[in-house]
Amino acid sequence: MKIAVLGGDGFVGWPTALHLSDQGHEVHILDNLSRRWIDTELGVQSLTPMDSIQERCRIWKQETGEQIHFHLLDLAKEYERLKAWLIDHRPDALIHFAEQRAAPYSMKTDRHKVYTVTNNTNATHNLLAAVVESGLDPHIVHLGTMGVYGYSSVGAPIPEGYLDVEIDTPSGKKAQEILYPTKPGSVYHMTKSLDQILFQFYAQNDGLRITDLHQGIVWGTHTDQTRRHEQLINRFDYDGDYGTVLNRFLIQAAIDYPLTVHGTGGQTRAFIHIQDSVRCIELALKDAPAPGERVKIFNQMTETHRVRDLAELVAKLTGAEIKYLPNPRKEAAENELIVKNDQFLALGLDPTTLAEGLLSEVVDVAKKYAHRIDRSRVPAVSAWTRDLGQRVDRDPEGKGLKSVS
Ligand code: USQ
Repeated sequence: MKIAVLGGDGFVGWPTALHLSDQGHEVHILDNLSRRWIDTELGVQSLTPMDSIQERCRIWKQETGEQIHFHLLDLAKEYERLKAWLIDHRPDALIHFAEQRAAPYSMKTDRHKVYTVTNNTNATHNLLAAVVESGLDPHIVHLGTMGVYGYSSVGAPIPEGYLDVEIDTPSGKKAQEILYPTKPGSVYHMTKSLDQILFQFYAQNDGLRITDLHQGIVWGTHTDQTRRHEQLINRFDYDGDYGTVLNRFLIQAAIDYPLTVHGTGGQTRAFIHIQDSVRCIELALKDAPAPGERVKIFNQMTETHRVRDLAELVAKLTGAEIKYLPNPRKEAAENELIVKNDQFLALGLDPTTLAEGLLSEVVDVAKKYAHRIDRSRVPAVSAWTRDLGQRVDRDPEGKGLKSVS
């Protein structure tokens, strides 16, 4: 297949592009390199040294003989170029990662909220409108998030996107299937909830074939392909905005920094290893909906864990100290989470669960590049409200912090 990976320079986009190229697909990366610009804005860098996208593609060609094509394009701002690109290249599938993906970044200031909504919503809508206008019929696979469901403890397993409900009508109860009600916990998660409505409309109105992957928190760093050459290495975020919880705990352990648990650590979340993430995308690509079918929604996760249990696991493995900090986020202090992921299991996903070996691998990567870490960028300082921001005034090592919100 000819596959366009939109946002193919990012944390999941890059290993996905390599994985698909390795399987013999013709891969085109479309990216505006915004993630690299945000690093510059925040004054942080990936823990792992990351080459330019052109250099990464050159090394892949040298190692495998396969060409990954790179196109510098801003989906959210360059609608006409996007449309022309689609008509010119006629891809069979489009994988859409091209959105700002960090909840803390999206809550930093009003400017970051505006940027996240403008960028993410326009990117998705431009893509859908351009596909319709092009007259093509590519399978669109979108990286969504488990966070659209919220993390409520209703007790029932979270279904894969849709909920069967009964509605009282004058002639009795009527069964209906609805999108699971969204309850986003950040501006970022809210944009993914908006995306769902855009997809529903374009599938129903124009018969677009769309799959939405509701992904959990990705952990790990290497995949089979990124391991092949040091210059193919994936990016690895450790900072308070882009670092995600388990990877953060692992690098914190590697540099002898206290593990930063927000609140009681009673938050339960869904997780998936990066290797499974790229595998799920491959499986989803092979299982496209038919034109006119509803949007296909998969829960892309393999296990759930409570944040404090993860901290205890990492502490046991490494001897790290755990610090319970005031939570900068507005979220339930404790929640249960049961999630259905039957569809990927039925398609043959063999889940990679938290194994000590894989956890240690991340610690080893972090130790190797520890000299690139700026400890002052480790604390999470982006608070969800002004009031919460007042409480985030010390880092885990006792130094004063300036809150951003
Ligand atoms: N947390 C800590 N300590 C930390 C960092 C986070 O206790 O140092 C807590 C947070 O308060 C939160 C939980 O860990 O309760 C998860 O935070 P996270 O930063 O790992 O994940 P999140 O902000 O939800 O976002 C990440 C990705 C996002 C993806 C989402 C999947 O950045 O792109 O959509 O995970 S999910 O969480 O399932 O919605």
